Amino acid sequence: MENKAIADFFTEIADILEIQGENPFRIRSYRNAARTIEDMSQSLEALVRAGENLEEIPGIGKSINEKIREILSTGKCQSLEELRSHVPQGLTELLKLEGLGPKKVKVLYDELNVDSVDRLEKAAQAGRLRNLPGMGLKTEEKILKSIEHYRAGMGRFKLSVGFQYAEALLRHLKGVPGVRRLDPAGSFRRRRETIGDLDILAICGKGCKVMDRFAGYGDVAEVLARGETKSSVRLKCGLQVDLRVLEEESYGAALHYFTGSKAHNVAIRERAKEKGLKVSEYGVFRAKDEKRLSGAEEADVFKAVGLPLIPPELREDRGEIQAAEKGKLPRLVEPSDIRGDLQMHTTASDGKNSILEMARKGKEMGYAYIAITDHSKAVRVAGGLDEKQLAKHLKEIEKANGQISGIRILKGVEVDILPDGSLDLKDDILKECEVVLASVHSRFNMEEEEMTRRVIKAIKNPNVNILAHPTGRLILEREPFKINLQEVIRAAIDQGVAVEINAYPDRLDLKDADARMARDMGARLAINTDAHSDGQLELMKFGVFTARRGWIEARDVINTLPLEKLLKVLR
Ligand code: DGT
Ligand code: CA
Ligand code: CA
Ligand code: ZN
Repeated sequence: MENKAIADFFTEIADILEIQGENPFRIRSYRNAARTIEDMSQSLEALVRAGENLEEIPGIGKSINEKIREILSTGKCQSLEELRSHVPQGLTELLKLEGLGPKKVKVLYDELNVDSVDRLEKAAQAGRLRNLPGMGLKTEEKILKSIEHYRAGMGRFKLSVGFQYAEALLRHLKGVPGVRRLDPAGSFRRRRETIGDLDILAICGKGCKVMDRFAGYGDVAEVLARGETKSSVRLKCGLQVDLRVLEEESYGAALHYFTGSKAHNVAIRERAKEKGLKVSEYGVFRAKDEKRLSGAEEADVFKAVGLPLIPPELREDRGEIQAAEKGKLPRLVEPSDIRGDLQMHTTASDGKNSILEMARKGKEMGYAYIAITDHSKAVRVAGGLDEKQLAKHLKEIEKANGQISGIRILKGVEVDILPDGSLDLKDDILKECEVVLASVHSRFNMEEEEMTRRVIKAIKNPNVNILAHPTGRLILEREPFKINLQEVIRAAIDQGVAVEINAYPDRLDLKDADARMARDMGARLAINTDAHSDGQLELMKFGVFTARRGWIEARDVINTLPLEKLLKVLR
């Protein structure tokens, strides 16, 4: 079982306890456990199998340890079942709505008997929420918007979550004798920020038991369809997976077809038609007599229509076919182009590891540099630093620099942009930093004009190098705040400020389309993880995926530069 799936048990326990108004201390211990487990880089299941003592992990005590073992061996948690039986099922679903915490959910249930999203919608439409304690007309409007947003994202999974499940499942299937090829396709292969389901293609030898092994996989909750060439299952987390077994001669055509997107496929098929060809999931055929021409390799499809292979991330029918035709496909940035990471947090604010631990991991990633960028004081929940504390912290960074060879640790800070657009720290101390990121962490509900002015004012401070997570969105959780991105990006270009693609999988901010706009406008970008633990430095790939979907090349990204050149850009 994946860490994420285990963590979900504890999150749900905490949610229910909170709805019941239980002891906050107990609630927090479950939330901490969930967060710890989600952030861990090793698999809990593997640790248990190796006989490790989980109680040595901070945040995991005796009772959590016992529950983890129970979950791993039975797939269930008795205490959670017990808790669930005391609250209506719809209540925990309500918690998934943006802006709705356990306290409000409890009020809604106690006062109006609201126990499902549908009922909440009806109550809000009828104007019955505005008179409840702690709510008003605004709450009502907000809740209706959240419901709309929630329904649009319903059943979709963040790409990073898809990755966890896909990697484990692919490992399982690769081990089946007779499996010769295995590829994920669909939105997963195109690296969309969320996936609706997971599509897997395979080539197998005669008598291969891959369908049995697929249906029998430990994480399967339900087998939806079972056939010789196609099966579908639903995993315990709710994610649907389709597995298709294909013939060698048509594998490339199928890989192209099932990678999509649908719009891209339609455009390719049209092009084929003009050339007297027929392209389908079964291969490339001559239109007049259906004679098979090719289809074993994906490149065959592109070759048939006179194009070079288009990277999956670009296949959205947003100009990639025209660009390919003119030989103008971008040379997309690769993970190996990244030479450093310019946003991360340490124990000085809300990170889990020390400067040295982050640097060691950075070195392991093959980086030439990292920037330590803890929060500033306005972000109180994250233990942000004031001027004095930052000055001391910068000294610590300098000291750390001598201790690990081959990686430069840059002095940095993520300074908060206050509501009036001024920065949370004095210029004197910002001047001491080699990397200053500026970002918004409060008052997300401003009108567009005010927010735009706020951010542009911050960018104009000459000490700022990077505008971090520029829209504040959290995928499937929080909408971006209202801001005129075009104006902001123009200001960033004028000021020599880079715009971030935050690689943290919940953020991916800028998102693909906005990153592409920024690049087209001539902006420089920075791809940073915003890591809060050393393991999270590995999240870089998700930022690179988003950049690739935004048509971005290595030369558009400042942290692909060697150290000396980067320092020049920062100065
Ligand atoms: P998702 O699962 O919603 O995140 O998005 P996809 O793109 O993975 O879509 P999915 O799983 O429904 O289908 C996988 C691919 O199969 C899709 O990207 C393109 C191809 N495909 C599916 N249905 C059609 C269709 O009706 N026409 C064409 N041309 N292609 C299709
Ligand atoms: Ca799919
Ligand atoms: Ca599918
Ligand atoms: Zn931040």
